[in-house]
Amino acid sequence: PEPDPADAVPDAGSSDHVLLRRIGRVDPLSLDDYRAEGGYSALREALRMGPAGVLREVSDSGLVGRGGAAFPTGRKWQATASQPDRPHYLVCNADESEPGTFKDRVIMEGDPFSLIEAMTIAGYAIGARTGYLYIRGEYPRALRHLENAITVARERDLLGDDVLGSGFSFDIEIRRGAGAYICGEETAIFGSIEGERGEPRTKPPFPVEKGLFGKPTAVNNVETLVNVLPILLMGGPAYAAVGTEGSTGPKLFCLSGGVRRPGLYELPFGATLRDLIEAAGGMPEGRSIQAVLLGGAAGAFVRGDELDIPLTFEGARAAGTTLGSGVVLVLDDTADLVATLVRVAAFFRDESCGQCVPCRVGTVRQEESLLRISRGGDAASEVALLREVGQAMRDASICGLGQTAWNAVESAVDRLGLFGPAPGEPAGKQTS
Ligand code: L3W
Ligand code: SF4
Repeated sequence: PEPDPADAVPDAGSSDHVLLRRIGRVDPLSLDDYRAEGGYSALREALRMGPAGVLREVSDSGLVGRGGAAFPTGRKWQATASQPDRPHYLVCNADESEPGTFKDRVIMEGDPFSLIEAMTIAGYAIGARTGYLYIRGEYPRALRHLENAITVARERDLLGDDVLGSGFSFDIEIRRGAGAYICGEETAIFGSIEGERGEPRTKPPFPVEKGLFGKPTAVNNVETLVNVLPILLMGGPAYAAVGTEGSTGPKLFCLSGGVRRPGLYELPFGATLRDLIEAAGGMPEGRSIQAVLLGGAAGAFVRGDELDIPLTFEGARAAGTTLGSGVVLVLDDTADLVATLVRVAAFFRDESCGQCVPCRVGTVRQEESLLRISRGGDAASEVALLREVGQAMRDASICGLGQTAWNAVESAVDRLGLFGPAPGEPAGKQTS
């Protein structure tokens, strides 16, 4: 038998869950199960309130994107809906490839109808008749469950012409990625769907104006979309009361590394890093935290004595780090940090699309430099080189990959003081 998607959710079945509440409780292939657990009541609510009503609730909710950049969803949808150019498209970014991220997979495998319902509502709000679901190729079970959900939804008048007799027509096409991280960049997805190379395009123009096939397009991450269901059911203002002012609602965190119970956790925004680690049972006896990587390979390290950082977009920003898509990787005192950095650098070197020089060359130089350090090279001169290369990548790369490729290394140098005292820190400072 296949593993259950709920296996990735240590506290599956918790009554505190909003986004994960159906994981492990419904047969992911059964529309009847989904309906018995409240499924499709948000779509009925949407059709009752009309597109303008949906846009208002989503704006009032304060929902921001969960793919890492935290852009306001209501503003993105309003901007797409208001474009005179037609047709409009919806793209669901399910190319979940950030190292350490697996939240969207659990939703798609364990509660696939929720994503199909949420995409239908999004399409209705922005005036689209077609939605593309771009899923990473390495997720065969999620693909199967989504294909089933789309087929069943079509049979039951929940997709296709005249959805639920409302006059609104909407259908979803699935496109599979082929293992390239860069195809999760929103404009690279367009190229991949259009049959071109999956390479990022310069922005502006933003997709809301000129996206898929040159038409107005809203691109949203899986987790962002499924938040729309509770928003319509509880109302935007009630949703906005959960979490903090700048980061509203519930959030999924992909916790991995040395904690007792790694897995997918759902907490309201505002919980601290310590709360999350404690929810996972803390560290095993005798182990301590050396560092925590927040936000995945594109993210930044914090020290083991910084666990009071609030897990909100604004809290992470104020602490000089990032929440990204919600990756939290805990490195215990036995972890080899330099080896981890070499691994991160190799990942970016591998995944750079090669379109622009700072990233294509910079990611190679960064890995080479870290490898020299790992073999006993002079850390001080290598750090100077890394800093120069990193700044060039950040300033002159076209897309987020190159712009963030030096984040983790920089934080290891400046925050952890990995290759000597961090600026302003006394020599000999402990990192745990
Ligand atoms: C209309 C404007 N739309 C911005 C839209 C833009 C996009 C969104 C965010 O992601 C993050 C990074 C990592 N009018 C607009 C506008 N938009 N200004 O808002 O845009 P942007 O450019 O700030 O960020 P981005 O390039 O979309 C970068 C994260 O992504 N990352 C990796 C993520 C991996 C996953 C995963 O595996 N699931 O999410 C890598 O960099 O955190 O913050 O839609 O069009 N004036
Ligand atoms: Fe490609 Fe890197 Fe340039 Fe992004 S920054 S477009 S991944 S070469």
